[in-house]
Amino acid sequence: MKNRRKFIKQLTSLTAVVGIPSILLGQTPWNNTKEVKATPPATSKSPKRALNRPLIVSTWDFGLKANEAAWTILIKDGAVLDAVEQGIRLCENDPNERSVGFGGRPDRDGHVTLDACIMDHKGNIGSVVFLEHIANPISVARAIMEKTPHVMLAGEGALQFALEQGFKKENLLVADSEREWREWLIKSDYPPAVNIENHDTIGMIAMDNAGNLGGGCSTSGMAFKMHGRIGDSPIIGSGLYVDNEVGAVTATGQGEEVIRVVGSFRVVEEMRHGASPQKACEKAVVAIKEKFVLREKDWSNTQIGFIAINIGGEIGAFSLRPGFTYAVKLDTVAEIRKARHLID
Ligand code: SD4
Repeated sequence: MKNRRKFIKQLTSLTAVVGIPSILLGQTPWNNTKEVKATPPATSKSPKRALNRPLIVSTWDFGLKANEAAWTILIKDGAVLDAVEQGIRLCENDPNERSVGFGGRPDRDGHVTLDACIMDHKGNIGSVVFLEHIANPISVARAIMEKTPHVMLAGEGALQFALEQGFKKENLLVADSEREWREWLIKSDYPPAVNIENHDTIGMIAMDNAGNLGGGCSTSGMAFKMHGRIGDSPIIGSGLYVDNEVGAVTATGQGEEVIRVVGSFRVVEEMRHGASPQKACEKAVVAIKEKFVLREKDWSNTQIGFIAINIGGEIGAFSLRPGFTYAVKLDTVAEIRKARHLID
């Protein structure tokens, strides 16, 4: 092996002198002899990993109480994924949170269908889409990740799997959500916008004492959506992405537009190439605005927001329009912050 390397090196120098095309040496411009890592190392601009400084950031105001639940795990030196799962479950179980889990708004046919995904610091992923009758899709997503050879289950099959795993089947449609749906049915305006009244996907990203990152995202999606419609939230790379060498990101808002630019992965990639979490979120929102397809219809109501953290514990958040809030928990801080936005 050593000799072969030496030989190639000699030939490569020769190429430079006599101009032998590298392709003749079995080297193409995109396949040189240097080892290329799948995840490029952090750039020199990247921060050092923060240790023993747990941090949680979640979307919207209800992120505050979700963060508290997650924090109780992180301060006991718990694993980041346990914290994320417990924090998100809290919102899923709350019937007053009307775009997540139990109590979520139904689709236009009156079915509450849930989407969620989860990702850990090792790149393990689990996702569930179009799940009915189970209040905690985040835990179903985790079970898919840990107990199946797959990364995503949908609809009936996902329900069957959840029941086999001991999840309880229940009616998730609460009276208030049913009433709102019946009111919506009178006009049946379609498509409904994902706007300030109609948001609340919980996305949570966190870092534990060991400096490991993880995240989760859970939603009942756009209220009164077409039966079967899936947004960005359960799609790894769009609604959530975690790279333990770089940072973690989650998205909220009009899923169609987030998917179009593979939003969360895009934000992570911006950070990988040296952007701060704040700058990275801003770049993704600008990219969405530029590619915005719904603009041709009516986009005045549409909201999109990203939150991001990097391995140094820096935080970023940015949205398309005003009104996006996020919750931060670290040390003695537990607060809701307003994200900066692109257009009024
Ligand atoms: C979706 N992104 O289903 C979700 C909805 C959302 O705040 O985040 N609302 O498109």
